[in-house]
Amino acid sequence: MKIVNPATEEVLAEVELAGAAEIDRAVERARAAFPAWRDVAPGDRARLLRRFADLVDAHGEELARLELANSGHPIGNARWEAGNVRDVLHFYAGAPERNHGRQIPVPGGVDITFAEPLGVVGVIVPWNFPMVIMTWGVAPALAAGNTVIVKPAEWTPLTALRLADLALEAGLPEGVLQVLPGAGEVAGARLVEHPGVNKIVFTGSTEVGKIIAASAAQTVKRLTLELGGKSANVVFADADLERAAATAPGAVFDNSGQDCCARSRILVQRPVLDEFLDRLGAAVTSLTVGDPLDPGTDLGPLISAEHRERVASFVTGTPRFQGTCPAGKGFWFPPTVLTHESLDERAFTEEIFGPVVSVVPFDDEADAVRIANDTVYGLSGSIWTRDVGRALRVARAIEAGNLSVNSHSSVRYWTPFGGFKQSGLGRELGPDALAAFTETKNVFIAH
Ligand code: TXE
Repeated sequence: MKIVNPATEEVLAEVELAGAAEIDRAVERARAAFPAWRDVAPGDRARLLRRFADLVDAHGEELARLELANSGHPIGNARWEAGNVRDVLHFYAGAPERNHGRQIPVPGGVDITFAEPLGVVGVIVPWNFPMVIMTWGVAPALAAGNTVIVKPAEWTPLTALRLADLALEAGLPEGVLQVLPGAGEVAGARLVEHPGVNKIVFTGSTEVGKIIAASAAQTVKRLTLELGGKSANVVFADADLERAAATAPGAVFDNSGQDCCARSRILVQRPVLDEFLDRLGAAVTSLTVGDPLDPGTDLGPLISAEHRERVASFVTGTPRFQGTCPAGKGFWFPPTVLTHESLDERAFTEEIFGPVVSVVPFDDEADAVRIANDTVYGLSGSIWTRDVGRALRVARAIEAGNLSVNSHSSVRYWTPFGGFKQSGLGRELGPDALAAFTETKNVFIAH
Protein backbone atom coordinates (compact mmCIF):
# COMPACT_ATOMS: atom_id res chain seq x y z
CA MET A 1 0.00 0.00 0.00
CA LYS A 2 1.21 3.53 -0.82
CA ILE A 3 1.81 5.69 2.24
CA VAL A 4 1.12 9.35 1.51
CA ASN A 5 2.21 12.62 3.11
CA PRO A 6 -1.14 14.36 3.78
CA ALA A 7 0.40 17.85 3.48
CA THR A 8 1.95 17.27 0.03
CA GLU A 9 0.17 14.15 -1.27
CA GLU A 10 3.62 12.72 -2.10
CA VAL A 11 4.16 8.99 -1.72
CA LEU A 12 6.49 8.39 1.23
CA ALA A 13 6.78 4.63 1.12
CA GLU A 14 5.20 1.46 -0.13
CA VAL A 15 4.29 -0.90 2.70
CA GLU A 16 3.25 -4.53 2.42
CA LEU A 17 0.03 -5.43 4.19
CA ALA A 18 -0.15 -8.55 6.31
CA GLY A 19 -2.96 -11.00 5.61
CA ALA A 20 -4.52 -13.51 8.00
CA ALA A 21 -1.70 -16.03 7.41
CA GLU A 22 0.97 -13.48 8.42
CA ILE A 23 -1.00 -12.66 11.56
CA ASP A 24 -1.20 -16.36 12.41
CA ARG A 25 2.58 -16.69 12.04
CA ALA A 26 3.13 -13.57 14.17
CA VAL A 27 0.93 -15.04 16.90
CA GLU A 28 3.00 -18.25 16.79
CA ARG A 29 6.21 -16.21 17.18
CA ALA A 30 4.71 -14.15 20.00
CA ARG A 31 3.56 -17.31 21.83
CA ALA A 32 6.98 -18.87 21.41
CA ALA A 33 8.69 -15.75 22.79
CA PHE A 34 6.31 -15.41 25.75
CA PRO A 35 7.67 -17.89 28.36
CA ALA A 36 11.23 -16.54 28.20
CA TRP A 37 10.05 -12.90 28.28
CA ARG A 38 7.75 -13.62 31.23
CA ASP A 39 10.68 -15.14 33.09
CA VAL A 40 13.19 -12.34 32.47
CA ALA A 41 14.22 -11.04 35.91
CA PRO A 42 12.22 -7.89 36.71
CA GLY A 43 15.33 -5.70 36.94
CA ASP A 44 16.53 -6.92 33.54
CA ARG A 45 13.15 -6.28 31.93
CA ALA A 46 13.20 -2.79 33.43
CA ARG A 47 16.69 -2.17 32.03
CA LEU A 48 15.63 -3.29 28.52
CA LEU A 49 12.63 -0.94 28.57
CA ARG A 50 14.82 1.94 29.77
CA ARG A 51 17.28 1.24 26.96
CA PHE A 52 14.35 1.28 24.51
CA ALA A 53 13.22 4.64 25.98
CA ASP A 54 16.76 6.04 25.70
CA LEU A 55 16.94 5.01 22.03
CA VAL A 56 13.58 6.73 21.42
CA ASP A 57 15.06 9.82 23.06
CA ALA A 58 18.20 9.65 20.91
CA HIS A 59 16.03 9.29 17.79
CA GLY A 60 13.37 11.78 18.97
CA GLU A 61 13.83 14.29 16.17
CA GLU A 62 13.82 11.54 13.53
CA LEU A 63 10.62 10.03 14.96
CA ALA A 64 8.97 13.46 15.17
CA ARG A 65 9.80 14.20 11.53
CA LEU A 66 8.59 10.78 10.41
CA GLU A 67 5.28 11.32 12.24
CA LEU A 68 5.05 14.80 10.74
CA ALA A 69 5.55 13.41 7.23
CA ASN A 70 3.13 10.51 7.63
CA SER A 71 0.40 12.21 9.69
CA GLY A 72 0.77 15.94 8.97
CA HIS A 73 1.25 16.90 12.62
CA PRO A 74 2.87 20.32 13.15
CA ILE A 75 6.51 19.97 14.23
CA GLY A 76 5.90 21.17 17.81
CA ASN A 77 3.15 18.59 18.30
CA ALA A 78 5.22 15.84 16.70
CA ARG A 79 8.16 16.60 19.03
CA TRP A 80 5.84 16.47 22.04
CA GLU A 81 4.60 13.08 20.81
CA ALA A 82 8.13 11.65 20.49
CA GLY A 83 8.78 12.89 24.04
CA ASN A 84 5.58 11.26 25.25
CA VAL A 85 6.64 7.89 23.76
CA ARG A 86 9.95 8.15 25.63
CA ASP A 87 8.28 9.22 28.90
CA VAL A 88 5.63 6.49 28.81
CA LEU A 89 8.34 3.85 28.20
CA HIS A 90 10.36 5.22 31.13
CA PHE A 91 7.27 5.36 33.35
CA TYR A 92 6.40 1.71 32.78
CA ALA A 93 10.05 0.63 32.89
CA GLY A 94 9.67 1.15 36.64
CA ALA A 95 6.78 -1.28 36.79
CA PRO A 96 8.37 -4.76 36.53
CA GLU A 97 10.18 -4.18 39.82
CA ARG A 98 6.99 -3.02 41.57
CA ASN A 99 4.56 -5.64 40.29
CA HIS A 100 3.58 -6.59 43.83
CA GLY A 101 1.03 -9.16 44.88
CA ARG A 102 -0.77 -9.32 48.26
CA GLN A 103 -0.84 -11.57 51.25
CA ILE A 104 -4.36 -11.98 52.58
CA PRO A 105 -5.09 -13.30 56.10
CA VAL A 106 -7.13 -16.53 55.91
CA PRO A 107 -7.59 -19.41 58.36
CA GLY A 108 -5.63 -22.64 57.89
CA GLY A 109 -2.76 -21.35 55.81
CA VAL A 110 -1.21 -18.55 53.81
CA ASP A 111 -2.91 -16.85 50.89
CA ILE A 112 -0.96 -14.90 48.29
CA THR A 113 -1.80 -13.24 45.00
CA PHE A 114 0.35 -12.91 41.88
CA ALA A 115 -0.11 -10.48 39.00
CA GLU A 116 0.57 -12.83 36.07
CA PRO A 117 1.04 -11.59 32.50
CA LEU A 118 -1.77 -12.48 30.12
CA GLY A 119 0.31 -13.89 27.24
CA VAL A 120 -0.02 -12.29 23.80
CA VAL A 121 -1.51 -8.80 23.55
CA GLY A 122 -2.77 -7.32 20.25
CA VAL A 123 -2.66 -3.53 20.00
CA ILE A 124 -4.82 -2.06 17.20
CA VAL A 125 -3.87 1.56 16.59
CA PRO A 126 -5.67 4.45 14.83
CA TRP A 127 -4.08 7.04 12.56
CA ASN A 128 -4.62 10.16 14.65
CA PHE A 129 -1.71 9.70 17.13
CA PRO A 130 0.09 6.66 15.71
CA MET A 131 3.22 6.34 17.85
CA VAL A 132 1.72 7.73 21.04
CA ILE A 133 -1.34 5.47 21.14
CA MET A 134 0.74 2.46 20.16
CA THR A 135 3.05 3.11 23.11
CA TRP A 136 0.23 3.50 25.64
CA GLY A 137 -0.61 -0.14 24.93
CA VAL A 138 2.86 -1.51 24.27
CA ALA A 139 4.75 -0.08 27.29
CA PRO A 140 2.58 -1.45 30.13
CA ALA A 141 1.95 -4.70 28.24
CA LEU A 142 5.69 -5.38 27.87
CA ALA A 143 6.44 -4.22 31.41
CA ALA A 144 3.93 -6.75 32.75
CA GLY A 145 5.68 -9.57 30.84
CA ASN A 146 3.41 -9.98 27.81
CA THR A 147 4.51 -10.25 24.20
CA VAL A 148 2.86 -7.79 21.83
CA ILE A 149 1.66 -7.59 18.23
CA VAL A 150 0.84 -4.11 16.93
CA LYS A 151 -1.41 -3.48 13.95
CA PRO A 152 -1.04 0.17 12.96
CA ALA A 153 -3.71 2.02 10.99
CA GLU A 154 -3.51 1.52 7.22
CA TRP A 155 -2.47 5.14 6.53
CA THR A 156 0.14 5.56 9.27
CA PRO A 157 2.47 2.58 9.82
CA LEU A 158 5.85 4.36 9.53
CA THR A 159 6.62 5.37 13.13
CA ALA A 160 5.31 2.03 14.43
CA LEU A 161 7.73 0.16 12.15
CA ARG A 162 10.61 2.40 13.26
CA LEU A 163 9.77 1.83 16.94
CA ALA A 164 9.87 -1.93 16.36
CA ASP A 165 13.42 -1.56 14.94
CA LEU A 166 14.49 0.50 17.96
CA ALA A 167 13.06 -2.13 20.32
CA LEU A 168 15.23 -4.80 18.67
CA GLU A 169 18.25 -2.49 18.79
CA ALA A 170 17.59 -2.00 22.53
CA GLY A 171 17.88 -5.75 22.99
CA LEU A 172 14.26 -6.86 23.27
CA PRO A 173 14.26 -10.49 22.12
CA GLU A 174 12.82 -11.42 18.71
CA GLY A 175 9.07 -11.96 18.83
CA VAL A 176 8.50 -9.84 21.95
CA LEU A 177 7.31 -6.79 19.97
CA GLN A 178 6.10 -7.23 16.39
CA VAL A 179 4.52 -4.61 14.12
CA LEU A 180 2.37 -5.81 11.22
CA PRO A 181 0.74 -3.22 8.96
CA GLY A 182 -2.51 -4.54 7.52
CA ALA A 183 -6.11 -3.81 6.70
CA GLY A 184 -8.48 -3.54 9.66
CA GLU A 185 -11.04 -6.02 8.36
CA VAL A 186 -8.31 -8.56 7.50
CA ALA A 187 -5.26 -8.34 9.78
CA GLY A 188 -7.05 -6.51 12.61
CA ALA A 189 -10.04 -8.83 12.54
CA ARG A 190 -7.78 -11.94 12.55
CA LEU A 191 -5.87 -10.65 15.57
CA VAL A 192 -9.16 -10.18 17.42
CA GLU A 193 -10.55 -13.61 16.61
CA HIS A 194 -7.28 -15.55 17.02
CA PRO A 195 -7.53 -17.95 19.99
CA GLY A 196 -3.81 -17.49 20.68
CA VAL A 197 -4.22 -13.78 21.45
CA ASN A 198 -5.20 -13.12 25.07
CA LYS A 199 -6.03 -9.43 24.99
CA ILE A 200 -6.88 -6.67 22.53
CA VAL A 201 -6.23 -3.00 23.12
CA PHE A 202 -8.15 -1.01 20.53
CA THR A 203 -8.34 2.73 19.89
CA GLY A 204 -10.60 3.89 17.09
CA SER A 205 -14.20 4.46 16.16
CA THR A 206 -17.08 3.36 18.39
CA GLU A 207 -18.51 1.51 15.39
CA VAL A 208 -15.43 -0.71 14.97
CA GLY A 209 -15.10 -0.98 18.77
CA LYS A 210 -18.49 -2.71 18.88
CA ILE A 211 -17.48 -5.16 16.12
CA ILE A 212 -14.27 -5.95 18.02
CA ALA A 213 -16.10 -6.44 21.33
CA ALA A 214 -18.52 -8.88 19.67
CA SER A 215 -15.71 -10.84 18.03
CA ALA A 216 -13.52 -10.86 21.17
CA ALA A 217 -16.44 -12.27 23.15
CA GLN A 218 -16.13 -15.54 21.19
CA THR A 219 -12.84 -16.31 22.93
CA VAL A 220 -13.57 -14.27 26.09
CA LYS A 221 -10.58 -12.04 25.32
CA ARG A 222 -9.63 -9.27 27.68
CA LEU A 223 -10.34 -5.88 26.15
CA THR A 224 -9.40 -2.26 26.53
CA LEU A 225 -11.35 0.07 24.22
CA GLU A 226 -10.72 3.77 23.65
CA LEU A 227 -13.44 4.99 21.31
CA GLY A 228 -14.99 8.20 20.04
CA GLY A 229 -16.01 11.36 21.83
CA LYS A 230 -18.11 14.50 21.58
CA SER A 231 -16.81 16.31 24.61
CA ALA A 232 -18.24 19.46 26.16
CA ASN A 233 -16.37 22.62 27.08
CA VAL A 234 -18.70 24.30 29.60
CA VAL A 235 -18.11 28.03 30.13
CA PHE A 236 -19.97 29.66 33.03
CA ALA A 237 -20.61 33.43 33.16
CA ASP A 238 -18.24 33.86 36.13
CA ALA A 239 -15.28 32.28 34.27
CA ASP A 240 -12.09 34.03 33.16
CA LEU A 241 -13.64 34.59 29.75
CA GLU A 242 -10.50 35.86 28.13
CA ARG A 243 -8.61 32.64 28.96
CA ALA A 244 -11.59 30.40 28.26
CA ALA A 245 -12.01 31.90 24.76
CA ALA A 246 -8.28 32.04 24.02
CA THR A 247 -7.78 28.35 24.86
CA ALA A 248 -11.02 26.94 23.40
CA PRO A 249 -9.65 26.69 19.82
CA GLY A 250 -6.65 24.60 20.94
CA ALA A 251 -8.99 22.31 22.88
CA VAL A 252 -10.77 21.26 19.72
CA PHE A 253 -8.52 22.15 16.78
CA ASP A 254 -5.33 20.57 18.08
CA ASN A 255 -4.26 17.89 15.59
CA SER A 256 -6.85 19.51 13.28
CA GLY A 257 -9.63 18.17 15.48
CA GLN A 258 -8.55 14.56 14.89
CA ASP A 259 -8.49 13.92 18.60
CA CYS A 260 -10.88 11.75 20.59
CA CYS A 261 -10.70 14.29 23.47
CA ALA A 262 -11.58 17.29 21.26
CA ARG A 263 -13.95 19.64 23.08
CA SER A 264 -16.17 19.89 20.02
CA ARG A 265 -19.26 21.21 21.82
CA ILE A 266 -18.75 24.57 23.54
CA LEU A 267 -21.58 25.34 25.98
CA VAL A 268 -21.66 28.99 27.06
CA GLN A 269 -23.88 30.54 29.74
CA ARG A 270 -26.31 32.86 27.97
CA PRO A 271 -25.33 36.24 29.49
CA VAL A 272 -21.76 35.94 28.17
CA LEU A 273 -22.50 34.18 24.88
CA ASP A 274 -21.98 37.22 22.62
CA GLU A 275 -18.78 38.31 24.32
CA PHE A 276 -17.44 34.73 24.18
CA LEU A 277 -18.29 34.38 20.48
CA ASP A 278 -16.56 37.68 19.65
CA ARG A 279 -13.40 36.57 21.41
CA LEU A 280 -13.57 33.06 19.93
CA GLY A 281 -14.08 34.44 16.40
CA ALA A 282 -10.94 36.56 16.73
CA ALA A 283 -8.92 33.58 18.03
CA VAL A 284 -10.14 31.19 15.32
CA THR A 285 -9.65 33.48 12.34
CA SER A 286 -6.07 34.18 13.39
CA LEU A 287 -5.07 30.49 13.42
CA THR A 288 -2.47 29.45 10.85
CA VAL A 289 -3.19 26.33 8.83
CA GLY A 290 -0.32 25.13 6.67
CA ASP A 291 3.14 23.62 6.38
CA PRO A 292 3.66 21.33 9.39
CA LEU A 293 7.41 22.05 9.28
CA ASP A 294 6.84 25.76 9.94
CA PRO A 295 7.03 26.35 13.71
CA GLY A 296 4.35 29.08 13.34
CA THR A 297 1.76 26.56 12.07
CA ASP A 298 -1.20 25.84 14.37
CA LEU A 299 -3.02 23.23 12.27
CA GLY A 300 -1.73 20.74 9.71
CA PRO A 301 -3.79 18.89 7.11
CA LEU A 302 -6.40 16.19 7.68
CA ILE A 303 -5.23 12.62 7.23
CA SER A 304 -6.78 11.90 3.80
CA ALA A 305 -9.02 13.15 1.02
CA GLU A 306 -11.81 10.76 2.12
CA HIS A 307 -11.65 12.04 5.65
CA ARG A 308 -11.75 15.66 4.47
CA GLU A 309 -14.89 14.86 2.47
CA ARG A 310 -16.51 13.36 5.56
CA VAL A 311 -15.60 16.39 7.68
CA ALA A 312 -16.94 18.76 5.00
CA SER A 313 -20.27 16.89 4.96
CA PHE A 314 -21.00 18.26 8.46
CA VAL A 315 -20.74 21.90 7.38
CA THR A 316 -24.01 22.38 5.53
CA GLY A 317 -25.08 25.97 6.30
CA THR A 318 -23.03 29.14 6.69
CA PRO A 319 -20.51 28.82 9.52
CA ARG A 320 -20.51 31.46 12.24
CA PHE A 321 -16.74 31.89 11.73
CA GLN A 322 -14.26 30.19 9.46
CA GLY A 323 -10.50 30.53 9.22
CA THR A 324 -8.46 30.05 6.09
CA CYS A 325 -6.34 27.21 4.74
CA PRO A 326 -3.97 26.62 1.82
CA ALA A 327 -5.34 25.74 -1.61
CA GLY A 328 -3.72 23.14 -3.86
CA LYS A 329 -2.06 19.91 -2.80
CA GLY A 330 -2.70 18.61 0.72
CA PHE A 331 -5.86 17.64 2.59
CA TRP A 332 -6.55 21.06 4.16
CA PHE A 333 -9.64 22.17 5.99
CA PRO A 334 -10.20 25.57 7.66
CA PRO A 335 -11.07 25.85 11.36
CA THR A 336 -14.83 26.30 11.50
CA VAL A 337 -17.26 27.47 14.20
CA LEU A 338 -20.94 26.53 13.94
CA THR A 339 -23.97 27.73 15.88
CA HIS A 340 -27.21 25.72 15.82
CA GLU A 341 -30.96 26.17 15.53
CA SER A 342 -31.54 22.73 17.02
CA LEU A 343 -29.38 20.46 19.16
CA ASP A 344 -30.47 17.48 17.04
CA GLU A 345 -28.35 18.58 14.09
CA ARG A 346 -25.81 15.95 13.00
CA ALA A 347 -22.88 18.29 13.50
CA PHE A 348 -23.86 18.69 17.16
CA THR A 349 -24.44 15.01 17.92
CA GLU A 350 -21.86 13.07 15.87
CA GLU A 351 -18.09 12.92 16.21
CA ILE A 352 -16.70 14.94 13.29
CA PHE A 353 -12.99 14.36 13.94
CA GLY A 354 -12.03 17.55 12.11
CA PRO A 355 -11.55 21.26 12.89
CA VAL A 356 -15.25 21.98 13.38
CA VAL A 357 -16.73 23.15 16.69
CA SER A 358 -20.28 23.97 17.79
CA VAL A 359 -21.18 26.75 20.20
CA VAL A 360 -24.55 26.68 22.00
CA PRO A 361 -25.99 28.63 24.96
CA PHE A 362 -27.25 27.25 28.28
CA ASP A 363 -29.21 28.82 31.13
CA ASP A 364 -28.05 27.36 34.42
CA GLU A 365 -25.95 24.57 35.95
CA ALA A 366 -28.63 21.91 35.50
CA ASP A 367 -29.11 22.90 31.86
CA ALA A 368 -25.36 22.71 31.22
CA VAL A 369 -25.12 19.22 32.74
CA ARG A 370 -28.17 18.03 30.80
CA ILE A 371 -26.74 19.19 27.44
CA ALA A 372 -23.23 17.91 28.25
CA ASN A 373 -24.62 14.45 29.08
CA ASP A 374 -27.02 14.27 26.15
CA THR A 375 -24.67 12.09 24.08
CA VAL A 376 -23.74 8.43 23.78
CA TYR A 377 -20.11 9.45 24.40
CA GLY A 378 -18.29 10.24 27.64
CA LEU A 379 -14.58 10.71 27.14
CA SER A 380 -13.52 14.13 28.37
CA GLY A 381 -14.64 17.70 28.98
CA SER A 382 -13.73 21.06 30.49
CA ILE A 383 -15.45 23.31 33.03
CA TRP A 384 -14.66 27.03 33.24
CA THR A 385 -15.79 28.81 36.41
CA ARG A 386 -14.27 30.67 39.36
CA ASP A 387 -16.66 28.93 41.78
CA VAL A 388 -14.87 25.87 43.19
CA GLY A 389 -18.05 24.30 44.54
CA ARG A 390 -19.75 24.52 41.16
CA ALA A 391 -16.65 23.18 39.40
CA LEU A 392 -16.73 20.08 41.58
CA ARG A 393 -20.51 19.61 41.36
CA VAL A 394 -20.45 19.81 37.57
CA ALA A 395 -17.34 17.63 37.28
CA ARG A 396 -19.09 14.96 39.36
CA ALA A 397 -22.31 15.27 37.32
CA ILE A 398 -20.77 15.01 33.84
CA GLU A 399 -20.63 11.41 32.64
CA ALA A 400 -17.08 11.37 31.29
CA GLY A 401 -13.76 9.79 32.21
CA ASN A 402 -11.42 12.80 31.97
CA LEU A 403 -12.48 16.26 33.08
CA SER A 404 -10.47 19.40 33.61
CA VAL A 405 -11.33 22.62 35.43
CA ASN A 406 -10.05 25.92 34.00
CA SER A 407 -7.84 23.85 31.72
CA HIS A 408 -8.20 21.52 28.74
CA SER A 409 -5.64 18.97 29.80
CA SER A 410 -6.76 15.36 29.23
CA VAL A 411 -3.64 13.31 28.93
CA ARG A 412 -1.00 12.97 31.62
CA TYR A 413 0.74 9.60 31.62
CA TRP A 414 0.68 9.48 35.44
CA THR A 415 -3.13 9.44 35.58
CA PRO A 416 -5.82 7.11 34.23
CA PHE A 417 -7.31 7.83 30.81
CA GLY A 418 -10.50 6.38 29.31
CA GLY A 419 -14.16 6.79 28.62
CA PHE A 420 -17.60 6.41 30.15
CA LYS A 421 -20.55 5.11 28.09
CA GLN A 422 -19.77 4.39 24.41
CA SER A 423 -16.39 6.13 24.63
CA GLY A 424 -14.72 3.00 25.87
CA LEU A 425 -13.99 0.26 28.31
CA GLY A 426 -11.16 0.16 30.85
CA ARG A 427 -8.40 2.68 31.42
CA GLU A 428 -4.98 3.30 29.94
CA LEU A 429 -1.96 5.05 31.48
CA GLY A 430 -1.56 5.93 35.12
CA PRO A 431 -0.68 3.73 38.04
CA ASP A 432 -3.39 1.16 37.33
CA ALA A 433 -2.78 0.34 33.67
CA LEU A 434 -0.58 -2.58 34.67
CA ALA A 435 -3.68 -4.30 36.06
CA ALA A 436 -5.13 -4.21 32.55
CA PHE A 437 -2.22 -6.38 31.34
CA THR A 438 -2.10 -8.88 34.18
CA GLU A 439 -4.41 -11.52 35.59
CA THR A 440 -4.70 -11.99 39.33
CA LYS A 441 -3.78 -15.48 40.47
CA ASN A 442 -4.61 -16.53 44.00
CA VAL A 443 -2.61 -19.28 45.71
CA PHE A 444 -3.50 -20.82 49.06
CA ILE A 445 -0.88 -22.84 50.94
CA ALA A 446 -2.17 -24.98 53.83
CA HIS A 447 -0.28 -24.83 57.14
O1 TXE B 1 -11.28 4.34 12.42
P1 TXE B 1 -11.37 2.77 12.60
P2 TXE B 1 -11.15 5.15 11.05
C1 TXE B 1 -13.20 7.91 14.73
C2 TXE B 1 -13.31 9.24 14.05
C3 TXE B 1 -13.03 8.91 12.63
C4 TXE B 1 -13.70 7.58 12.50
C5 TXE B 1 -13.20 6.70 11.40
O2 TXE B 1 -14.60 9.75 14.18
O3 TXE B 1 -13.55 9.82 11.72
O4 TXE B 1 -13.43 6.95 13.73
O5 TXE B 1 -11.79 6.53 11.48
C6 TXE B 1 -8.65 -1.02 12.58
N1 TXE B 1 -11.29 -5.42 13.14
N2 TXE B 1 -11.89 7.68 15.29
O6 TXE B 1 -11.98 4.60 9.97
O7 TXE B 1 -11.92 2.16 11.37
C7 TXE B 1 -8.09 -0.06 11.55
O8 TXE B 1 -7.32 -0.74 10.58
C8 TXE B 1 -10.11 -5.03 13.69
C9 TXE B 1 -11.78 7.93 16.69
O9 TXE B 1 -9.74 5.26 10.77
O10 TXE B 1 -12.02 2.55 13.90
C10 TXE B 1 -7.28 0.87 12.43
O11 TXE B 1 -6.04 0.26 12.75
N3 TXE B 1 -9.55 -3.84 13.45
C11 TXE B 1 -10.50 7.61 17.22
C12 TXE B 1 -8.13 0.99 13.69
O12 TXE B 1 -8.96 -0.18 13.69
C13 TXE B 1 -10.17 -2.99 12.61
C14 TXE B 1 -9.33 7.34 16.42
C15 TXE B 1 -9.02 2.23 13.78
O13 TXE B 1 -9.82 2.33 12.63
C16 TXE B 1 -11.40 -3.34 12.00
C17 TXE B 1 -9.61 7.05 15.05
C18 TXE B 1 -11.95 -4.61 12.29
N4 TXE B 1 -13.12 -5.02 11.78
C19 TXE B 1 -10.86 7.25 14.55
N5 TXE B 1 -11.79 -2.30 11.23
C20 TXE B 1 -10.20 7.91 18.64
N6 TXE B 1 -11.10 7.59 19.55
O14 TXE B 1 -9.14 8.39 18.94
C21 TXE B 1 -10.85 -1.33 11.34
N7 TXE B 1 -9.86 -1.74 12.16
